[in-house]
Amino acid sequence: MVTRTSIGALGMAGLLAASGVIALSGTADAASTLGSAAAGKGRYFGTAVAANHLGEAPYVSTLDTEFNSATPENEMKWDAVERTRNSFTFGAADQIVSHAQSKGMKVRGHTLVWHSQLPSWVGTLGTADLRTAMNNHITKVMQHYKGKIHSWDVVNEAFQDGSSGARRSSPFQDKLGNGFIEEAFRTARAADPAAKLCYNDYNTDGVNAKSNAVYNMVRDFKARGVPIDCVGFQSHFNSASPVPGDYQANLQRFADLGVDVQITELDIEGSGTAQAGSYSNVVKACLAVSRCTGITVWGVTDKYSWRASGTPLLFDGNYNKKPAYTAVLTALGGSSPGGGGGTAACTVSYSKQEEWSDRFNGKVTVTAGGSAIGDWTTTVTVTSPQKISATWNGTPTWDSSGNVMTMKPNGNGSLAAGASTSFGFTVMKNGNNAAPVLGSCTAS
Ligand code: 9MR
Repeated sequence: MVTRTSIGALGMAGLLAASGVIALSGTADAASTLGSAAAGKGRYFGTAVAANHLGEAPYVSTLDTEFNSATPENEMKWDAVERTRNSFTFGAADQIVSHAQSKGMKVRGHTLVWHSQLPSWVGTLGTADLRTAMNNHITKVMQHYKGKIHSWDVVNEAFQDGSSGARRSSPFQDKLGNGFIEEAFRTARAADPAAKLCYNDYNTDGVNAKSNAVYNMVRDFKARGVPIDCVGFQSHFNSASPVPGDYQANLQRFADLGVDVQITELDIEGSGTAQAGSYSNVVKACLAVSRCTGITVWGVTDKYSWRASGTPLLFDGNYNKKPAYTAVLTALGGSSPGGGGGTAACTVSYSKQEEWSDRFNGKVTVTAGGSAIGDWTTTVTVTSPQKISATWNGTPTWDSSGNVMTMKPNGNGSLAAGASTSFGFTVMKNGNNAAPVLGSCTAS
């Protein structure tokens, strides 16, 4: 009787342990990517994309897995699409748009009228000619992408920094006067009536003289029926320019004018928990403002950031998720696969081993989280034309490109809580020395 009772108790303990594992895999249903978590909150989560990285497998797999909106970082700017007057070159921008569309991502258009990255011929035109050129540029570019762009930055950075609240000098401002912004928006509405038309700027993220000037312009536009649908807050932050305490209040006051607000170029220099906390605050502010429709970070990986030395993004140079990533995902209400919002069921880490001129060996360590696991799976993605030529201590399967290897254990994959195992592989460089990128670890 005593024996049977204790067997029963053991059986119950076993059941509890088993149900603990089931509960963990159950929570994997919670959104586990930035895009899906944001979608769960009725928002998009996007990134700036550069066409010249679309051949790099880990760049593309991170982009495709995590984001559901893309902004061409430079490819739609005036100097990229109309370097010579009335001769339009859309190749690189088209590449991004078709990639995004094939993955079901939205596209933000950036940007039509801006003083920077402006070919010199624009500045040489007389007033009437400049007006014609500006309207032609807006019309031709928007018509080319008609129906494919959810929001356009029609005018970018037209106001001065500092306390003046004045417009910035530019060919448009200097020759066409204050009315150029209104004219650009009216032309844009006619060119693609379905696109949301945004004004986009930086240092307007809190309440200050510059944001007050933009606010007054938007209020005036709304009062006079000038078409404007959204205001973009670039949100480039660092220690000298941290997330303002009145960030949410500032977004809200613009939303209260009857426009959507979008966080358009978010990046925050720093690292670790400080950076993670700032990112979390930005996401929470957007979620607290019902008209904040989405967030775009200004790049996929730190290594390609316009300010790479400040490591301002969510993925490091090897596409590892940073604490800032987890903070954003958590703030969006998501959780890492198998993580249940707490410790992940298993984690993976990569280290490079022996290297030769033509190849190198990689090692992936798989570690169970706070509970024992019965089995594990992870992926290793290499950059074409690299190829994995050998593997050990695991059972691989391959996707059709041959670049993505899904690895499962050889035989029994059980690991005690906190215990580790590893597998290895050889990467033939074929001229490319990029580090492989790991997917997340899934346990059962
Ligand atoms: O990230 C862009 C970088 O690659 C370009 O060299 C730079 C040129 O001006 O523009 C960067 O993007 C800017 C964006 O278009 C507008 N807001 C500020 C961004 C960072 O400089």
